[in-house]
Amino acid sequence: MSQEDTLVEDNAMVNNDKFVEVNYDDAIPNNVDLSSDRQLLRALESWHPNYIDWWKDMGPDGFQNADVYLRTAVGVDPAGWAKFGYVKMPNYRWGILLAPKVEGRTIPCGRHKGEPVWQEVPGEYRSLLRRLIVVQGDTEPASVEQQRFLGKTAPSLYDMRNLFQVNVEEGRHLWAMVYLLVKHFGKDGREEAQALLERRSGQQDNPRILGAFNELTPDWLSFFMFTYFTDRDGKMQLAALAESGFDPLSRSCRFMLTEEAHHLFVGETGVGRTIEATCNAMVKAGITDANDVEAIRKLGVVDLPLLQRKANFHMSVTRDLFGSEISSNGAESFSSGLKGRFNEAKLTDDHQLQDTNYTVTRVVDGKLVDEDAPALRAINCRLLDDYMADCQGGIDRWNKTIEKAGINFKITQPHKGFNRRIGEFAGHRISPTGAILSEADWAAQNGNWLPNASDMEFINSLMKPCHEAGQYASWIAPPRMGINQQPVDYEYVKID
Ligand code: BYC
Ligand code: FE
Ligand code: FE
Repeated sequence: MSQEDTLVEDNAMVNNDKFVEVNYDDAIPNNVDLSSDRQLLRALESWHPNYIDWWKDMGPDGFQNADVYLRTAVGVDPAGWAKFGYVKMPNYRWGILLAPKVEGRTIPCGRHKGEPVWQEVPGEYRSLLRRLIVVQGDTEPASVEQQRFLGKTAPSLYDMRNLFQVNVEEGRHLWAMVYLLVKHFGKDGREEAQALLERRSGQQDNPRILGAFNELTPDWLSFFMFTYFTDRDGKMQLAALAESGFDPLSRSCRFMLTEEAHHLFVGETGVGRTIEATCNAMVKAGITDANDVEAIRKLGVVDLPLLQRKANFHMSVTRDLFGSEISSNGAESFSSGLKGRFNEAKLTDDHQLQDTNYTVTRVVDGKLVDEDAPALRAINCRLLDDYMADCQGGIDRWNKTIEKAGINFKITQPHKGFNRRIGEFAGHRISPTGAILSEADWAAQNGNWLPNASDMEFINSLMKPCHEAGQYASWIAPPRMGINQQPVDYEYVKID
């Protein structure tokens, strides 16, 4: 494992794997013995050029010929799964990598708990399973589309490289889901695989499936917030799907989680380094009041209240990705054994939840109340709660940086119901502290809570490219260390 990832504890890969060779001789690198299944190979080979066309059209704009210092997965063994080297992105070896089979694995939850896991699609759950795989797959290219213009304003070559690393791996995650669709779902799987290349983030007539993936990622602060908060939805959903009774999905997701750790690292350290630059500049200028926004912005750094508003936006749209807190879809995904809870195998209840309750916050008669709901129907709510807890670690580390600088400010998570469009809180106006507001109060105040026009204008003024090796934009501190033990002034991207 590369050093960068050991800095965060997000690596959720189940470590009971023996080494499985990845075959790099095939056009499509894989550890699933692709060459022995001619029909599958043909289907993937006919999808491949369409994928490359999509990548060239919708992938990183303007850097397709640059040599980028990228890691490529060469195995699924946690001890040494990646190699690093310069690659032009369209030549990246996107492969199909499954974590090794766990012998004797049984379905961990729901009505089939304890039965052997499925190696083939269970007929009665076919459409539900296909839907889960398509929704998961759809988010991967969507994020690449959202981030495609960011290379141009990268605050350093180090950050640019990290952006492109995330992008190629999200591309690989699309391959992972397309493999499942094409191998296990016949003709309609092939159609879904094609449709995954046709939807477009933010496009009115054929948008991506989930809300957050149609929002803009217009600047680097959004990118870091996205990789911290939205890739963390990826972590939680992949962890839940890694518990799937459909074993090929479980194995795909387990390996994807290994890659995900780096995406979360990019987000956490990106925001962290932004905070560091702000605090350093404030201390140097003798400014202690975090709300002295005008003076702080003059220093060419991002004021902390603006960062809080950016965080509020990304947290709230990401919470919507968990679906309705109370959901019959959620109940059925769990009961069927297709999707578990976070850390399902480590939980000590009956894993069936027939007669248990779970507390859900709802809006009843204009008030927020905590109510018991059947645990099965509240499965989405539970994953959201686990997600919010998981978000807090990095926020605490950000706050330590602020505290150490002697500045009185804390980044916080807004109330769960703030700015929601899906689920229990949709249609209500709720402040970050959890007050239910009238439409007029919301309209008067939301510019204090979500990025406003002047914030966006200021951020835009900061987004100037810094493309010399070893140079970092004023608003972001250099990292503590480089990638794969390279120095921080390494030429991570050779722009042609
Ligand atoms: N926007 O019962 P409901 C990642 C739809 S991120 C728009 O409330 P359900 C990544 C829903 O689809 C992880 N529509 O919720 C991160 C359904 O529509 P249909 C992605 C939404 O179904 C960064 C209807 O509302 N993976 O990997 O229990 C970079 C009623 O649904 C939204 C997954 O999500 C929304 N926010 O749960 C790159 C895992 N929310 O079917 C990658 C797979 C709900 O009636 N997906 N709807 O037309 C799932 O587990 C579930 O589909 C969801 C929704 C949790 C998303
Ligand atoms: Fe992903
Ligand atoms: Fe990711």
